[in-house]
Amino acid sequence: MNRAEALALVEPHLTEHRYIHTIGVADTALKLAENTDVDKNRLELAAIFHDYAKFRDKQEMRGIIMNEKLDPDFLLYGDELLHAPAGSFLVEKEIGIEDEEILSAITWHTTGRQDMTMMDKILFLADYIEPNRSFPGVEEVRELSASSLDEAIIKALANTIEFLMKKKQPVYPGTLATYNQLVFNIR
Ligand code: DGI
Ligand code: FE
Ligand code: FE
Ligand code: FE
Repeated sequence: MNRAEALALVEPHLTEHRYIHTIGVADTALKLAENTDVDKNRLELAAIFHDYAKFRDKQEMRGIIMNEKLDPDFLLYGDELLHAPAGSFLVEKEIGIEDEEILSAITWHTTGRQDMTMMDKILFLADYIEPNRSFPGVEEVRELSASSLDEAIIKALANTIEFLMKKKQPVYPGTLATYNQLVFNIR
């Protein structure tokens, strides 16, 4: 599947705003992948489909997470988490992508996970820093991403954890575990 075919398949599932974000994520991911051995076509597909389920019915997504025995914590820490694991399942079922690396990157693009692959890391960061994003702290993460993906992800996770705590929202335990692992590894 090439870029144009993938974009045509995802577009009907997204708003215009989310479609523009998706193109930004794909372009940013390809830039971050320069000088890495990550497969560019597969990375691009992961990026194009990463928010495939963003507008799906929440009960449908909860049903998928339960039926497929995905991490039950995805059900407990905020509805924003549902679209990543449910999207991975739906991209496999409806689009026919069976590549485990692509499906992993989609599953973990919101929270990160321990032992992230290079593709997981690049998609996570591209989602955070793509050019249409403009929240506080994004510029610092963009700058860090030029020198260290891990340092950039640590900062992005710290920003997200702070943002959730300021609003007294729960933090998905896997997000904290990802943050801790990267901080330990970087010392
Ligand atoms: O789907 P996008 O908007 O492109 O970006 P995303 O998939 O990274 O989702 C961002 C949302 O997810 C934002 O509202 C914060 C929320 N989020 C990210 N990490 C966590 C989280 N929510 C909870 N409860 N816990 C987390 O660890
Ligand atoms: Fe997302
Ligand atoms: Fe994100
Ligand atoms: Fe996104």
